Amino acid sequence: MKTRLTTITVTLALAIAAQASFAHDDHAHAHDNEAIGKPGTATATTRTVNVNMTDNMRFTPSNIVAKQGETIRFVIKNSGGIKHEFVLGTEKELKEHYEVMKKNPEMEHSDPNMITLAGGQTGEVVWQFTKAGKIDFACLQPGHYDAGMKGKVAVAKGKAVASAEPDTHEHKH
Ligand SMILES: [Cu+2]
Repeated sequence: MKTRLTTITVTLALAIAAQASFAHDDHAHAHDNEAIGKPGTATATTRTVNVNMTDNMRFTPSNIVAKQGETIRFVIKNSGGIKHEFVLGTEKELKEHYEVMKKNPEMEHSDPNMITLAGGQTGEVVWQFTKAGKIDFACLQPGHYDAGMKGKVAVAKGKAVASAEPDTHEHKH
């Protein structure tokens, strides 16, 4: 770890700090991912959720509900004319990543928890939500997150079972 770090120049480190630390520290990376779940497999997909992105800096829907253990296939459509992206993460991770993106607007980034799409394009993210809790998603293109281009996935505790149990809850407030 130490020897690797000394080989990276300060300027390079600044630009790729986040990626370098991930690439060189598999344990930390895996741990970070576990906080929000893990890449899903198409065969384990229990549900498809369509998400639309627009130049109004909004995701529709912006509030998604999932069950712990569930694998969701997100079909992301960029209906706008400019580049947008869908990135799953903890709020902390997203904010850190956003700051890096603001300093390096041309940075290309790609991971299983995200998809970047040009205007008019459609793509997919398949993700398994292994932990209950709130998971955030956002567009990290410069200016977009600040403009409110974000949303959340509420993951309910419990096992997602492929039973015939109807997924309707009667909530009366
Ligand atoms: Cu955007």
